[in-house]
Amino acid sequence: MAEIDGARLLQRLQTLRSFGATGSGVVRPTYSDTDMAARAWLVEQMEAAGLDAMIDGVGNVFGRSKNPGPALVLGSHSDTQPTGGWLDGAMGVMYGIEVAHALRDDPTTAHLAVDVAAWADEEGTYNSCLGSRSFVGEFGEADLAATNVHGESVAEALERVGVADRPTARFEPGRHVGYVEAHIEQGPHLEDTAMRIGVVTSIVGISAMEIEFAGEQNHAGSTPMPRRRDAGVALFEFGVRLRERFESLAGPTSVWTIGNVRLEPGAESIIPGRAWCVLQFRDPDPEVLRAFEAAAMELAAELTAAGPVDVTAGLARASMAPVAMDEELRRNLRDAAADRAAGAWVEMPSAAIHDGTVLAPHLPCAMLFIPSINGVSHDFSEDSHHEDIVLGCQVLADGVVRTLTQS
Ligand code: HGY
Ligand code: MN
Ligand code: MN
Repeated sequence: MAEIDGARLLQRLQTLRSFGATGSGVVRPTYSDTDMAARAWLVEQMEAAGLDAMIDGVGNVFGRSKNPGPALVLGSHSDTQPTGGWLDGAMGVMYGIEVAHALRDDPTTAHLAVDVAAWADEEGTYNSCLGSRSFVGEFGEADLAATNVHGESVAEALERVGVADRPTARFEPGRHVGYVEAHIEQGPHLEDTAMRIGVVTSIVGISAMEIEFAGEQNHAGSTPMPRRRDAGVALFEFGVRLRERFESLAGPTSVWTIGNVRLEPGAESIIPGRAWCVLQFRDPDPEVLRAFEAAAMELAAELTAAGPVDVTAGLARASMAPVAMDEELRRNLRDAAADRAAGAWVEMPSAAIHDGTVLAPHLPCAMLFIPSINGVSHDFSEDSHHEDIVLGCQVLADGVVRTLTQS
């Protein structure tokens, strides 16, 4: 089997980390200067690994093997959350480049085709999984109109960074036989069970709802309590009552959070006339997701009927259904893990969303996890042990070789 170069992998990961490095974390939002500088660097690294690489018309960095298919697509996203970790997405991209590099340099695997992607905007600075959706032809007008928190649209951003007129990388059914993404677990399971490799069985489904509260702005001191229409009070009541409802509907791995809240005008001596929040929930069962959505809608209607604040709820964006990983790709990853990490690997679901969620309905997909220290992610303290990072890349390389030599 081709042997990866762990030192080269770690060096490249540390260099990618430097684009947007902030303390121990990374701030590299989609289409920012640091994101585009990182993408330009990724083109160089993909070329050094023997790939024909470009930044495409939606900002994906796509490196195409010179070898004819069948080809596997490897990779992940290179953009980060607003307060991101150095490995979320980045590790999968660098694994893809390292595997392509190692296979090219080994005479027994130099004929195998591995294409590599650094997807744009998995993290939803504008619209989540934008780059992988473009790859499978699901990028549309709504994506071009999607805006970041500063109000810039994707269309404006693509013009600003100078890629709007470029062609876009596309799924080639006659060439691409599958997609394999390696990622940090972003949770505590592998570390808690002293496992070093996770072979993913499925990726959870996700929905996000915008809840709006319309009350009446007024003086926080001279307005008698019985006459207030305080949108903030309604928001907090929604959050508390929602928890009671969701707990009665939840499955064993259901999760939900309200991670983004706004009170308007947001001054301590003014009763908020308007409030807004985003409620996000996830579950491997689409029926639970539907029950959660209905419960949030019902609660909004009940609060409106009770008054004094009007509450409306609706989907913030299209929900993403749970997806199963491909059995043959999983088997090859299992066999590779059993070979390189005997007794230290496990099959498990992904509680985080990944670009594989978008790609799985179009081509066979699989994912590989390595442990996250303290199970932390989407935080500057996100980290993994270097030996686990190197082991994961070798297991991926072996799984790729098994798959492509069987094709
Ligand atoms: O939220 C997620 O699951 C992904 O990390 N964006
Ligand atoms: Mn993430
Ligand atoms: Mn990610």
